[in-house]
Amino acid sequence: FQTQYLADYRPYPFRLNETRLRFRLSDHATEVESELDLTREGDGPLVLDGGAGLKLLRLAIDGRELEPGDFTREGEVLTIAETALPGTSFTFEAHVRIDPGANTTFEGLYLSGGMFCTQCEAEGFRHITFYPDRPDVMGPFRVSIESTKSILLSNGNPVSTAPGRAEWHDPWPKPAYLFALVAGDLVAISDSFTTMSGREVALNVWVRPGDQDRAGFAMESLIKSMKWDEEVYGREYDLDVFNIVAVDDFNMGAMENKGLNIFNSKLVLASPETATDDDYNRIEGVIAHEYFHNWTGNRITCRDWFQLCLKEGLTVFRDQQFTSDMRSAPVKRIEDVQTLRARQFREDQGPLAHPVRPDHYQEINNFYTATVYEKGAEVIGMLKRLVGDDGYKAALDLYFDRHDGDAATIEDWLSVFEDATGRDLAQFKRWYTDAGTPRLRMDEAWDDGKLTLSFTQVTPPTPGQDDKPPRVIPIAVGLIGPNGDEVRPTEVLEMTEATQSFAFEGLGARPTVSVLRGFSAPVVLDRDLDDAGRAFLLAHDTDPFVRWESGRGLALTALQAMAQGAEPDPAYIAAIGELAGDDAVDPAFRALCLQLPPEDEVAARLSDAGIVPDPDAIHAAHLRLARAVAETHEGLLDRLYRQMTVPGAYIPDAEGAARRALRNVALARLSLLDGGARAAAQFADAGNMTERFAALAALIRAGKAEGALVEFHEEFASNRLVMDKWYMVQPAAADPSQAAAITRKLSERDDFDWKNPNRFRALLGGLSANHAGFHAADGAGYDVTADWLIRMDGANPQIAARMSSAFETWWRYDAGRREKSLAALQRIADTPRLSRNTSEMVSRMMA
Ligand code: B3K
Ligand code: ZN
Repeated sequence: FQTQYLADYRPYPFRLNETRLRFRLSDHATEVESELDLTREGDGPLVLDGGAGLKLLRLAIDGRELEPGDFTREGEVLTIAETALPGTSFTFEAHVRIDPGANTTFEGLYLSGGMFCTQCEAEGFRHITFYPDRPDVMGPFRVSIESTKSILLSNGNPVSTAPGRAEWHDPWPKPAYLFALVAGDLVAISDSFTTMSGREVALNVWVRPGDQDRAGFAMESLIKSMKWDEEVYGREYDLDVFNIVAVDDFNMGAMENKGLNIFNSKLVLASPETATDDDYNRIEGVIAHEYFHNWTGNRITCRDWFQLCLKEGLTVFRDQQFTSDMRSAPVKRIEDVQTLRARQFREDQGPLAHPVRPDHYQEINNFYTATVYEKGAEVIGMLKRLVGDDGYKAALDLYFDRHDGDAATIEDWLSVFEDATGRDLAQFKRWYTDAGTPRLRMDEAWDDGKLTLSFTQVTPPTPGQDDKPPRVIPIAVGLIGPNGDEVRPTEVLEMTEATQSFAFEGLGARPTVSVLRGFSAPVVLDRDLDDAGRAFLLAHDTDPFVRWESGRGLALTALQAMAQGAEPDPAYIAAIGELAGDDAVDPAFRALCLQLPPEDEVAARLSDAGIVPDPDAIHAAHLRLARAVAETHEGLLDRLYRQMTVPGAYIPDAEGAARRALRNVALARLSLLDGGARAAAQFADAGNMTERFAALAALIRAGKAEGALVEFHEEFASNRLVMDKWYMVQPAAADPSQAAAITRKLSERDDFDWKNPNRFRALLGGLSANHAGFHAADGAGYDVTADWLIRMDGANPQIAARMSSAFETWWRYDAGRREKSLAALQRIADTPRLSRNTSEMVSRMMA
């Protein structure tokens, strides 16, 4: 397979003035006729992308049918000879036939539950017709659809609709990856939005008949997003209609096609009986994310796929801001840091590490990663911290002004910040070009009223990048006096050297340093702070992130020591009890503090400290620490469990969710003592899925779930999304020694519809979320995962490749586990006709 390099970028030698598409839909023989109005701007032949699945019926230039000598077709490339191209401007026509009914990759045009839909990002359009399938070739589209389905949708504004036929016009220039088409017997819930300049936009959320009553929350989220983007970024919507469609078979969360967002149904459909608070939260965030792409992604897109973070990092940053404004900002920040550490740090510290802006790839779909998305957002957060809120606003205004209609680069993005603020960002750019998570060490010296903080930064080598020059690191610091008062408010220190000191003078008594406030940079911080210091910050810091982080630090240290034989740490148990019992503190924050760090994170820390992690010992330590907390604070937990109920009908708001979260952590702890009695009662009485599902997980952990699992299955057998939860929680919450066997057994069931990406992800992702279960010493977790990845690769390479990252930490473990996971990877690598997607992932992991 070929490697693509950023350095090889060349502009396309033709301008695309308009694209006209005509679809005659049929399950196995859809005909696509295209007309592309092109103008020559550079030299060479006309090179178009087109997948092997395109049955070529006709090619023409300005109406003249091309003959065999006029073109060549090799692999996925169609080349029209220069000699066949008249003058500067001409119309290229192609007529092809495709088979959406046989498309199991869910890329291009495919069928899901009888409905036609498309997914074109990144390079799916080439499976629909011949086209310059690259993001820097943009133009307006006219689309006509003929089908027997009742609802026929595409991008832009409707031009005409008649039974069996519809025409759409999208006036905004867009690249092919933002194209979409949907044809199905769908129903909508509809509303409207009046934009800041007074234009009325029709809003529809399209679902299958019967699902309408679960689409209301998605609509509310859309309206909130539209309003927020006007208020905070001054961005207005630009078409007469905005359509969202829910689809059951979808490779990822959702897709921001212009005016026609297509969503995985699990990110649209929610009712109190079927969705948890987390589901509602995600729906609101992803609806916002896709909507925000209209400006950051669609109006301004990426020049090439290496610039993916230009739209994704920024749009994640924007959806994070949105959620902070809609819900609790501290809670959102802590959740985002948890995700970043669990997914991005893990990636950055292993063989799949790559820069936020990669400079080469084989398969671009393998680079829709936590690094591009989540670290991409962190980098923007740092920029904002460095230039301040006003600087950020000025830079963003300039960005929209200067680049509207462009396919832009990270250089363009940094230039608007430089031009708007006068700052030199040459060194800052390393956050985009250099992979790896910096280790930041802080040492303190105290001398008669003067506190000196000395920092050292080191970034370990990553694949292909041995040398890591120092980066700009914004370090937010505050000082807390001995009586718990803040003696210095937050100040952002700007570290630019490998080693650098900052002094604070005129202090009365030696303060405790609150550092990396708000997680001001995505680094691993290392400092000498004892249990007492951590407990002090957990009790007194004004910065909620550092407060939480201090509790986290106590838990991590305790777990690391326990995994090597120590007893539970009484300092942690006492401090956490104090916080949990403080009714002045937000229940959501208390719930976050009561959760233990995931076992995978404990393994990462141990490995970082040069200790080979033992998954079974970590699991045992986790259980023992949770039990010790439960035993010490049984009374308090029981009080919380009884008090944190939410009266009245279920509302998916932050306040209710906070109380339910705290109550469910209390339940999880208490279930370690009561043998699952409370969980059984909660399962029986639960008024919503949040309570129901937490009870089910607690019952599984208590070994008392047999009846509940049967009951749950009977009740929800007809609801795919709820059944995904059933498939996920069993391996995830299983005793590690059983997890692989349970996964295999579930995978043999008739309703394990493995080609459905949600179902596959639920089961296999459930197993890999069980750290000690996936890494079972006998290799059973690796084997069942490899078996299924091999099978999935033949049908849907994107899903197989993505899920293969379960193996990315193989290098951390003991020789026996390493050998078994490498054998599993080798078995995948040896599979005949392995896809480019999975082949690239496996070879990077084994390198
Ligand atoms: N842009 C899409 C992701 C496309 C993934 C292609 N493999 C969704 C999003 O980030 O909003
Ligand atoms: Zn996105």
